[in-house]
Amino acid sequence: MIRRLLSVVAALLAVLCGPVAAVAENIVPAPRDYEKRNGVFTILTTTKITHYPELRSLAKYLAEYLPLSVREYNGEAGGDIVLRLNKNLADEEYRLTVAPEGIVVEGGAYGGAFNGVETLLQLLPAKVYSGGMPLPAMVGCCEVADAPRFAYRGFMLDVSRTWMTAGEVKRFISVLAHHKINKLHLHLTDDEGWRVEILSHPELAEVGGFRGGDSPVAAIYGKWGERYGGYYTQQELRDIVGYAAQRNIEIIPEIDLPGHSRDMARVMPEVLCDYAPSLSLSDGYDTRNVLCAAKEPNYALLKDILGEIASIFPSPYLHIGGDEVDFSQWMSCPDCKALMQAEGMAGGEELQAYFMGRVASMVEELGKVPCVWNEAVAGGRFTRTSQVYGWESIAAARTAAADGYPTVVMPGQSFYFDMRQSRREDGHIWAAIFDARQCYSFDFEEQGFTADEMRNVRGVEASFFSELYLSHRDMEPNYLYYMTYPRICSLSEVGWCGGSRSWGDFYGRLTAGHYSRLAAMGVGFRLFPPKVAYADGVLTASTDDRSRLYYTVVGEDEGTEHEYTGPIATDKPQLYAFRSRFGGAVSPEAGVDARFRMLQPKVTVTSSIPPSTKYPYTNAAAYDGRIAYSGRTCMNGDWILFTFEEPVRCRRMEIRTGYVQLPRNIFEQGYMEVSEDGETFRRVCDLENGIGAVDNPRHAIKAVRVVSTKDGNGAAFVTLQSPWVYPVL
Ligand code: TNX
Repeated sequence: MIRRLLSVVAALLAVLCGPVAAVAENIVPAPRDYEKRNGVFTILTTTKITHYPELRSLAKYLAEYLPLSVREYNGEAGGDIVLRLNKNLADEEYRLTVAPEGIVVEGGAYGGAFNGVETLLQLLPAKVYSGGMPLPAMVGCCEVADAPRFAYRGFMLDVSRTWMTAGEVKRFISVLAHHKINKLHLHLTDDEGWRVEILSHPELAEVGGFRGGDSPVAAIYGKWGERYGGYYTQQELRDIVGYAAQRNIEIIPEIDLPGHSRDMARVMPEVLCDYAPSLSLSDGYDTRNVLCAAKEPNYALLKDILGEIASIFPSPYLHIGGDEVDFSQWMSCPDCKALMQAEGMAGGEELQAYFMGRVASMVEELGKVPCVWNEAVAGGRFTRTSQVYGWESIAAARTAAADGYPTVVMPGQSFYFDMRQSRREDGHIWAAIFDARQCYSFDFEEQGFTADEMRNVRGVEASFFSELYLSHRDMEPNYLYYMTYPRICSLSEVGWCGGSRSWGDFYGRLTAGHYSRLAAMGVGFRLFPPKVAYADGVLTASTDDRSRLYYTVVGEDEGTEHEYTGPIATDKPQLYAFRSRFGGAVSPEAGVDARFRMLQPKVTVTSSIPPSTKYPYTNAAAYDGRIAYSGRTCMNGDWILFTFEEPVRCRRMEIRTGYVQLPRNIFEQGYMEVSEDGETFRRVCDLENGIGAVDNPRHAIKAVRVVSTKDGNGAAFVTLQSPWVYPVL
């Protein structure tokens, strides 16, 4: 009786407070069938979660969001929130019924029921994601019948280049799970860090998990000489596996072989080919990173390693890498050459196929399916059961599928979330500059995938390679989440939705409902930049995503942010930069074009260090994105001089050694000087992270010079960008 009364009150409140259906329509990824029904179900503090025995862990998971008691199903019909299995459904398929009497979630298997629970959470107010959901809470009645398009909806996290703690990985998993992503591919090893404890060879993680300082592994990416890193114990990994499994996420471990193994080779130099490398460009470091294919002990070592990996991770898949192998190391090796001759192999590709074939057999003997990056199958010799990850291009993914390999599609230009999201933001650019919209627009048919190829497509995966993350560690919002959301929301629909998709519909759901969920989860995601217009002396800015708008003005104290409340009358629109905020989310800056224009004054670059032959200093004078390399490491007293053809008036001049992809190749300590006549120089600042800058110089600048005050920094050479010259506005 009390329940019925409360339901009536709740229904009344629902009518008064606005339509419940509007919330339901904002489900991400969109369900196949959603039908609204009349009425609501009210979740009270006394409501119980009843579950099939197989779904105990799922019931506990739901109870983390809804503070309700949990009990096992005892055959009685009805009940409050019921979680059950239905063998007539496919594993990940589910039915969700919300009726005034109760809620039923039915899945084909655990994963299906989990997917239903995730949809149920999305029917609740966003607060449910921030913990401590206030009860009673209402859920609008509906019937949902839903199933994923692809069985493989993955994400790859590179924990090698930037170390992420077990806690950080779990948190990332928790947000992936809310998007019905069901695979986490963990990139555990690479040139810059070994992140998994191997009991039979403990030095791999204990030594190779750290770089810089006194480690034999060279410092790289942001931390210079400081000892940096970490690794997961097997116990921690088992704990992560369990945490992920509760969230219907399978962890696929990757040991990247035979290339990308410099870290391993620093710990165990004997794995390398038998020849003395040239150390001329590496400050004495042996930078070789390919395991010798001819050394038998290497295969024994890999057997030990892969055996342990297989025992930690229950996934039927084990990724053994196979990308970007530098064949020249094998070509210089007498043992590899002899092996190739004996086996009648024509080149590196065939030797790679031999190596990968042997490692793949080990994986198969462990009862697992080997996974490889697309280059690995270029030389043939693989069983068709190897799962191929097509990353280099759409063509590479299609070729793998056409050749009959089960294929995971992840071309960089749509799925590498370490790529920049717009021109002026940070990130890699090698595959593309793209945002959530471009990821969303990925369409198999448009990309030419044939029906035959589609039969071999297991699904999609996006990735975050973390070379650049370390240099952005202190950023707010967190760079990892800024780079990956809402792009992962797009990925979730590419992987989930079978029918036609429309960006307009998706963007509507994101902004009307899903952004609030991300905010409640504490995710500092990226908002799309606001629109800015200038006409008749009036500057206006707008957003269509319920965010708030702020602006800064050139000339005011740096960082002074005003809330935008309406059009701004000004004859200097170029002074204004706008950005929007929503919870912890933030957009990049936007403004009239002139606000972001840079000058490109004609300049000559000279230095006390000779230039490299491949990347001469003229690159840094060209303003076309190319950078220059010095021909050797820097010494105390070395200088680089930029002399402008005409003295330059500007509001800021920046000289940058290093660049985003080689952030270590800088003048680590030094200062910057400017000159009005090209002869007498005045010291203006110390370099910070290799960068010097002068603001509002009073006179035009004829020349600017950076000077190193340190002998080398462990990097073999210094990289140099074109000057960053900000015009007077
Ligand atoms: C290519 S993806 C790589 C990685 C880099 C990434 C940067 C792949 C198999 N290799 O080693 O981190 O590009 O986007």
